[in-house]
Amino acid sequence: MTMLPPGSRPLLPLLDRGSAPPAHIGEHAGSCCAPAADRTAPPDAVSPVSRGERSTRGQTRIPEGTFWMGDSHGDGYVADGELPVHQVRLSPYFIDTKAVTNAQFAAFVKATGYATDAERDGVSAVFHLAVEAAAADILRSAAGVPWWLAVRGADWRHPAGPRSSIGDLQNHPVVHVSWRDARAYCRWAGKRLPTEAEWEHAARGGLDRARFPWGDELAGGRWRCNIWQGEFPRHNTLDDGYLTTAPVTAYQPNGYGLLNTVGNVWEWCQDAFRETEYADRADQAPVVDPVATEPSVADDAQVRRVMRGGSYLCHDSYCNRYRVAARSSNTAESSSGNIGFRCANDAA
Ligand SMILES: [Ca+2]
Ligand SMILES: [Ca+2]
Ligand SMILES: [Cu+2]
Repeated sequence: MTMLPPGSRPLLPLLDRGSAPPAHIGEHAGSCCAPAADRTAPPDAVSPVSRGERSTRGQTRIPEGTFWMGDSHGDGYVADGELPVHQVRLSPYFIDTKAVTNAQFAAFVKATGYATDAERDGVSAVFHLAVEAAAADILRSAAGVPWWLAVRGADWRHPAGPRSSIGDLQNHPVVHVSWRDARAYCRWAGKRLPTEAEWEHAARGGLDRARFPWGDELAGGRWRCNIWQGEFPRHNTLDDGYLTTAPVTAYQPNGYGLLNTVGNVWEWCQDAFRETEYADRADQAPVVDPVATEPSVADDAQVRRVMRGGSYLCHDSYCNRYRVAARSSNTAESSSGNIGFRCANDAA
């Protein structure tokens, strides 16, 4: 195993589809519960989707405001770039109070015929205790991260594999959607992805520099988000009620009415991911409506995009990215059973 500095954990499973490993595997400091795909489908094969009329349905308006962005508690992994804490001013915007559900994504697919990256590639990553698939469809696990399995036929309609369905999961967050899939949904819905700054500001719910959307303490007797309890990755005591996804309405909303920002599923943001993003802009005080500079080939499936909030696999002993300041990323084509998204919009 590669030697990594403390706090950097080689937790990125590689879904090896026969080609060379992407260069970031092993060098990127542990995107914990987020496996990276190395897909075979060409980037230009994303189904074209026409833009829907602007809609703020299901969204709440966040007023203009200034907040301290970043990790004020010294909790973060250095390589995630949660520092320095810096002041950010945001124009008013709208953001979904809940993650996009399976029912909503089904309406999108029905209207457009859209096929996700996972469907076109025929495989996606499923957490080992959740798999519902024939042995022949469980293709492989990854060295160092055996809890992620590449499962043939795992996609948004079959979140645990071919033998699963979303029949009972209509109100759960859609998963196995790539950044590109999330963008297509937003376009159809007359929305857009939130910027990373918008996501963090909204997740803070009006609290100043708190660790979580509700304050600094993880749980006072009752769980307030869906993460992992027990011994990762074998034994989950299910104290919070869920092994994998919880309904998007589970637990209490934050001060802005947002639900499940931390825990449950990772949420894609608009920005390209750069570890040095905060350091590079921190001398502007405050920085106004920040968004990472788009890479020159912005539609490149290999561009790493920001994910926020952590997932049902996060656990203090292994990956504490269930904090509002925590950052992670994955390539724009990647999908797994713990990555979803919510939408935003400009204020009109
Ligand atoms: Ca849980
Ligand atoms: Ca979340
Ligand atoms: Cu995590």
